[in-house]
Amino acid sequence: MERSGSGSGAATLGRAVLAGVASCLVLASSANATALGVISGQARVVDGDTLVINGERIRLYGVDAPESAQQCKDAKGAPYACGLVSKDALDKKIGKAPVACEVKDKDQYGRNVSVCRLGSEDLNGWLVNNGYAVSYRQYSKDYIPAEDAAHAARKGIWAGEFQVPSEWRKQNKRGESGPVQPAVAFSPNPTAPKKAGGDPTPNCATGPAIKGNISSSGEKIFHVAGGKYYDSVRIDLKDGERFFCTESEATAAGWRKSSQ
Ligand SMILES: *[C@@H]1O[C@H](CO)[C@@H](O)[C@H](O)[C@H]1NC(C)=O
Ligand SMILES: CC(=O)N[C@H]1CO[C@H](CO)[C@@H](O)[C@@H]1O
Repeated sequence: MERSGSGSGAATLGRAVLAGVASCLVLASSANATALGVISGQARVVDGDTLVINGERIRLYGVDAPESAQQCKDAKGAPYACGLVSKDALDKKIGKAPVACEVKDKDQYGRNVSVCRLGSEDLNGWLVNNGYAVSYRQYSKDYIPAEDAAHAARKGIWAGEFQVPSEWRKQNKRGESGPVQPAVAFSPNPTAPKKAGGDPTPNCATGPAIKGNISSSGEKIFHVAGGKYYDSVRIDLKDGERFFCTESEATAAGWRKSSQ
């Protein structure tokens, strides 16, 4: 369902379809939507809407950037890797400067959802203003005016054709960072009793969750059920370790499969 920069009917439809899935997540997480603190420091850019600061994975609030594997079409109709363009733009924008992220919420993958600033500049707004991300309307209205301005000025992805990232993820059967049906992926209750193996394990429709461990030397290795270390590996979400539902998600996120 591709669309040109000038038509937004498809976008609206895509959003409406996903809103049903999203609404229960929003409800589930609104209980802890109060100020959760600020994470600041040097940032590593994972993609156009995800940063890591001090090992903490941060999802930018209210915005949605094309996925790393996503292709868009430029003004001449030529395909390009719009997800990587967004990532690189954010990377260049931030450089080595410290970023301060005000945590607004927690998402279903355990990431801190934040408004991140470079000095006094709102980076989330900067991304949308320049057409590197769209406003994630089902979660926030904050960046709709910025999106309208970018659209009118044909900035970034608005210069050509693109699929709304949430719609792209749905069609390509992948979550931005997890399963397609995130509603059951994580216990939304952060105070839920922990299992012996670490944080609450998601229920994947595909079978037992894959454990994405980060070794003491920083190597990202995932373990599947039945593997030698599967039962003993502990996943600490706060250290950037995480669960996956499929091997391809784990690989796409930069993890490699344990050889044992
Ligand atoms: C998992 O990561 C921890 C460090 O967080 C490390 O000590 C442990 O050896 C890793 N486990 C495996 C099986 O790689
Ligand atoms: C500042 C803040 O709220 N940080 C939280 C980010 O997420 C981790 C776990 O996923 C929490 O432990 C932090 O408190």
